[in-house]
Amino acid sequence: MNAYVSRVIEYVKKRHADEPEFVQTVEEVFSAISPVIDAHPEYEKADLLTRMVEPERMFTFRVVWCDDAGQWHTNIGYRCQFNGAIGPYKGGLRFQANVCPSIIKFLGFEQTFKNALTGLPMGGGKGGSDFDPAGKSEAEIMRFCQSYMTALYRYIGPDVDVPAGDMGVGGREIGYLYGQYRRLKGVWENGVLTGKGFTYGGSKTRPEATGYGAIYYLQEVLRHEGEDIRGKTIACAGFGNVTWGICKKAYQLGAKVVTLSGPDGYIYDAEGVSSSEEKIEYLVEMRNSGRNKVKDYADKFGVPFYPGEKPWGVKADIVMPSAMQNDVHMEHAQQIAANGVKYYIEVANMPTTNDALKFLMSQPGMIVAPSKAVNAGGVAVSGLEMSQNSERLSWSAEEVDEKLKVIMKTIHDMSVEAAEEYGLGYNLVAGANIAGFKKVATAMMEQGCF
Ligand code: 2IT
Repeated sequence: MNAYVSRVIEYVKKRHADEPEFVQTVEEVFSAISPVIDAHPEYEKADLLTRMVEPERMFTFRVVWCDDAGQWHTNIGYRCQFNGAIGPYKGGLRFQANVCPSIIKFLGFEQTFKNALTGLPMGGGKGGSDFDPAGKSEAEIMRFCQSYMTALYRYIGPDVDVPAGDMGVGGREIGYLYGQYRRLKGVWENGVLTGKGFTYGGSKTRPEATGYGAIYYLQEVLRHEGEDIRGKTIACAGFGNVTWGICKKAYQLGAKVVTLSGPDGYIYDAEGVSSSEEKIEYLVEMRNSGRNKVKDYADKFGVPFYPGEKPWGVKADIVMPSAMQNDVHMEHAQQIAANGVKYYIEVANMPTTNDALKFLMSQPGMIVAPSKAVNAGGVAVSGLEMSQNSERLSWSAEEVDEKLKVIMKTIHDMSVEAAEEYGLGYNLVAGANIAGFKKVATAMMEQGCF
């Protein structure tokens, strides 16, 4: 590894000793781009890497809200404006009890390179709160979102920073957040948030975009290997918005999603979750119920449920970890390899621990695709939503879907080229990191040393 890269990684390990997720993502990205640093000694002179691991700005704020029983609660709000070199800060808000600086920073760092890969002018940002939406009433969610936006609205805007959804933040939350933004500012600036409802500027296909994009990317990988998606079995995780989108597209293309997971365990559906629209739409019902239990699916459709287990021991052609960070550890990676899986397609942000990822990438014949490329379709359609809002127009679902397909193919092809340029062969992980990094690095260098 390049000596400067090693030094910066050591610096990050020390400086962020209490932020393991952030250290992990920096290590993954910087190890992958080491050959670029070899080829560009001017980056060390500009100390570009140390600059890149320091967010341009990151702040916390107080979010106070009242529950239905009249009890007041105080949560921490976060926004990390990580890198604005190629566009307004852009990235989701995550509402989940475990949200902390390390998680927000890792997501913001990833987002910077992911957004660069989309080819659209978006910088990297992320935010959220340690608020736990589970079991909250509609009115409590609304009051929380209003209080959150009251604290945040001065620091965002269509040309400044454009939040969206992530775990715990969907169309409903974006609606309440936007309503409060509009009330406070008294202007129609709907480009300030993406993932909005269709009646006030949301882009068609945004709800499906991350899952659809993941499948389009998978199709590019399969095409490269001379294979077809029809009839393939896919092991997925989670049952949220992203997995729902994967199932919908898999249904259209004749692929079979056989597993879902939740905090309570996983389910195995031999016929395929993607075998009927009823099953796919049930995922939405499960999510809206706030129960956060995947066992509900097993009860409803009479399929096996494995409490407390993860789905990675299941035999499938394709594994798509689509739930959350660090879902696949070394022991799971070994099971996946032992099952002869050929395609390991990351979907959630950083779903694989670094040692498990290295192990999977070293398996002969296994193809590993990185999440920052595979899940970029979500934020890409957010970028399209920003364009539509700024031009006061609205594209049809077909138009957006067509653009999404082109973007996912371009991300795949750019990654292939970037890896080949450095003599790394068909290495999608290295290629995506290098392609994203090069764009951000070039923009930062050209704009001078701030
Ligand atoms: O991780 C992600 O890319 C997102 N949560 C979506 C971000 C966005 O701005 O649409």
